[in-house]
Amino acid sequence: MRVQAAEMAPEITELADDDLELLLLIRNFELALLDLFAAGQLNGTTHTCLGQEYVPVALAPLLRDDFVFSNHRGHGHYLARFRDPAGLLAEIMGRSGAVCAGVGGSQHIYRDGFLSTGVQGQSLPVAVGVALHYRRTGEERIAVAHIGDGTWGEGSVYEALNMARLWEAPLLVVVEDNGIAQSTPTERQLAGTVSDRARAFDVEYHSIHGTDVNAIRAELAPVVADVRRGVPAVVHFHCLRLGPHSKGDDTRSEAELADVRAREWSARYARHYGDRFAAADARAKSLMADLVAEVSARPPSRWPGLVDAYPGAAA
Ligand SMILES: Cc1ncc(C[n+]2csc(CCOP(=O)(O)OP(=O)(O)O)c2C)c(N)n1
Repeated sequence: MRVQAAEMAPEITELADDDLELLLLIRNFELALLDLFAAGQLNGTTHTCLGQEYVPVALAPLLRDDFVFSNHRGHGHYLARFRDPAGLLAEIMGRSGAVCAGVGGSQHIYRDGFLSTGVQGQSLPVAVGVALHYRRTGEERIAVAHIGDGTWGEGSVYEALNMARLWEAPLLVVVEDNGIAQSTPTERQLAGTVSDRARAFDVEYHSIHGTDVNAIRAELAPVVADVRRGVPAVVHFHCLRLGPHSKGDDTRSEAELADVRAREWSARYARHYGDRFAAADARAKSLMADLVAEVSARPPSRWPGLVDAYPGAAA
């Protein structure tokens, strides 16, 4: 397998408490979901961002009233934007207080300035349209679209890059390249490189190999500022997928997984921060345990429109 360079960052800079809390909130949210699925408490599917939590955490303070387009692996994107684990958990569990009345589930969430989709590549043309609108109205806002390495197989990605460059749309494409698409290693599905593909459209390209949140922010701040001025960019994170593609469907060997576990961000942060990490992790675990108990006890969510159209849904 291609070397994912997430482990190549030489050191860890001092992380703010708030960032560490958010990283571990996302981590423990995802772990709680996998437990709930294993216990038969959830329907549908889920794709956790285990191993990739630092991407939205690093981006969060660089964004303001911007629009984030998320994908099937989007819980971390939502939590970093809204810090609302209760609303998201209720959404996924179909309980009252759900962000989208429980009809969106894990993959289809809409909230002010945030939209996720389970359809690979679907968001990019929409993001270009929103970005174009921002440019036309003179607002210095940007559209951010998260996609995986496997999503470079979708034609809509190229149509979007083409138009974004021609129209000088403030579009930031965040590629979370975890080295695998479901069960297919990236080198078996992607010919050439992401950078050449971006450059073919004269779109700015930046590669991020480390996991240090502060270093990533410092590197990306000028990139985001340029995007705001109408210079579309692709930011390519080389990350690691710690969990299964969805639930219990990891086809990687035990040796490969052990290697990923040793190299992903949390192992490095845990070593670096010791007790501080352990205490923050314990707090996030306890918060999630309380939240799971509380949300599980809520009544089912109701979508008023659905009940009007199909009175049986109220039963
Ligand atoms: C248009 C489309 N085709 C197929 C799928 C099924 N599918 C869901 S996730 C996935 C792999 C996505 O890989 P990647 O873009 O690398 O993201 P990752 O899952 O690694 O985060 C596939 C094939 C889909 N959701 N949408």
